[in-house]
Amino acid sequence: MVTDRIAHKGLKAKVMSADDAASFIKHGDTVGISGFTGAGYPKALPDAIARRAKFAHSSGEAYAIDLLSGASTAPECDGVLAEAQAVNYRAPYQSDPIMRAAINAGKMKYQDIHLSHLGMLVQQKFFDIDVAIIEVVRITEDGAIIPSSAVGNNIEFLNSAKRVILEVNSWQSLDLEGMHDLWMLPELPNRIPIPIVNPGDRIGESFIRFDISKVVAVVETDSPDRNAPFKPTDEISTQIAGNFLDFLEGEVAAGRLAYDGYIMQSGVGNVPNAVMLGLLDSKFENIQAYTEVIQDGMVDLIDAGKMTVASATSFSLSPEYANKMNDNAAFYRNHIVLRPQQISNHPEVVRRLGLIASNGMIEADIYGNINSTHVNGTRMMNGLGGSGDFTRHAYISSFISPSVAKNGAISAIVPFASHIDHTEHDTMVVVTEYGYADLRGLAPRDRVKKLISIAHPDYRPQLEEYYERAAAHSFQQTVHDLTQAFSFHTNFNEHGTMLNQK
Ligand code: 0RQ
Repeated sequence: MVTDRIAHKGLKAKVMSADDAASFIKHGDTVGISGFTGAGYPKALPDAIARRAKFAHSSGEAYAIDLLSGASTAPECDGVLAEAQAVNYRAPYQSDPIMRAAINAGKMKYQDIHLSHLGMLVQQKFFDIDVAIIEVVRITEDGAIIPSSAVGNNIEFLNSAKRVILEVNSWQSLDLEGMHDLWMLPELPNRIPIPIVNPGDRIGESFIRFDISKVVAVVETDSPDRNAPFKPTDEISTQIAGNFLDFLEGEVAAGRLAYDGYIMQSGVGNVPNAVMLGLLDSKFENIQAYTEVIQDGMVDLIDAGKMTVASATSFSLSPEYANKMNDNAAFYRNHIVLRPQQISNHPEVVRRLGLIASNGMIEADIYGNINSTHVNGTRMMNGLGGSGDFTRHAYISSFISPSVAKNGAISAIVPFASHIDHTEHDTMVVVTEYGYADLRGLAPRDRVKKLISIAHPDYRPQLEEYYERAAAHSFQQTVHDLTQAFSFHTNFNEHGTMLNQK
């Protein structure tokens, strides 16, 4: 069946099966795909590539690709490819359990890159893209494409690729057309200031035009995005959300924030979603978002008239909310702008808009260095995603997390972070269920007190003891005892808990 979503005659003639299209992807190719946090990724080609890889491996041939995307995808993309051992190198972000296991077992390479940087590296020809596989809503009569539920690095991949495969997904709403704002910075030395002064400003086109003579295949699909449901809000995340709102109220009282001046950036996850639920009943009005993904909580805020506009590069919605988005995209496109990730996450715009960033973390150390990515310093969880793009340049940067993980066996506040994604210089506020540590303007030793005060009570004596013992022998600016700095982590490795053994 050739749908009426392909209006261009020449491209209609290129419709073929996913298996036939996969024959254009060779061993060793660098492949740039659409997709970001479970939205807008190709639905048919990954499985076909995985089959190709398995077939090659079964006859003793090598087959693996280098895979670039916007961000994480889904089990039917990253998952099937990792399972088939079809990926040699992956960047800039992933969160799939099978791929994570392959990375941590050393079976494939992974580079965790700031999300605003990858497109730039492609434009610099650091990555040589052989094939771009891009999911679209429709192809216009003159060969322009309308991206689907994620924009990511589509433009950079389409412009750089030698060959292009388009997936036309009829599950995606045609009313997404008009939600995108597609604009790229002119290349050096002709760069200009990005003309965005409000999160909802539109500066580009609603379609992408590229050299369609590079299109080798068009594949039709009718499949939903991944759309994982959020965990129900629990007591801990509600307390963290309450503490974050207290912090915001304090900013209003201090005259640094107005009830109708809050521009948010929010990481993905259950705690950020709980924060958005808390905002529904708050005094904050006309909230805006300049962030990278649209989550359920933002849709609720839009529905309640609390949020006027949200700028992002993709959706990360539960199945229920994805259906709601599909049914009502014509309404939501008045309140949502989807941009290329170089623009949604651009430090220049982030600093200009004055947004308040909040992201999850694995652990913070007693000075505010943040580990977002590596459990016990070596095991990759997901990646830093856009947290660096926003944290470094935010008006106020915050990290929010439960004080413990794994039923109390792991403390989120440790003497020394076992991997550092965000330095103490970039961390302004850390929030747990025990309160918030406002680190702004504080010398290191005063930061220590604040951070220990929001650690779990079971770990506070152990943190204080570490600091006091270290202080007896250390230089006093940033106190540490390097022989004990990772004692929490070595405890965990040896005893399955970070608690000291009696
Ligand atoms: O594992 O589900 O198996 O129990 O991590 O933890 O508390 O539900 O919190 O969903 O916000 O995830 C840092 C991973 C937190 C995330 C991280 C385990 C914990 C649980 C999830 P289980 P929670 P969240 C923009 C911003 C980097 C990317 C980023 C993340 C699971 O926020 O990936 O910021 N951030 N992007 O048990 C061992 C620890 C742990 C731990 C938590 N110290 N040790 N396990 N967990 N802390 C979005 C994008 O860029 C796309």
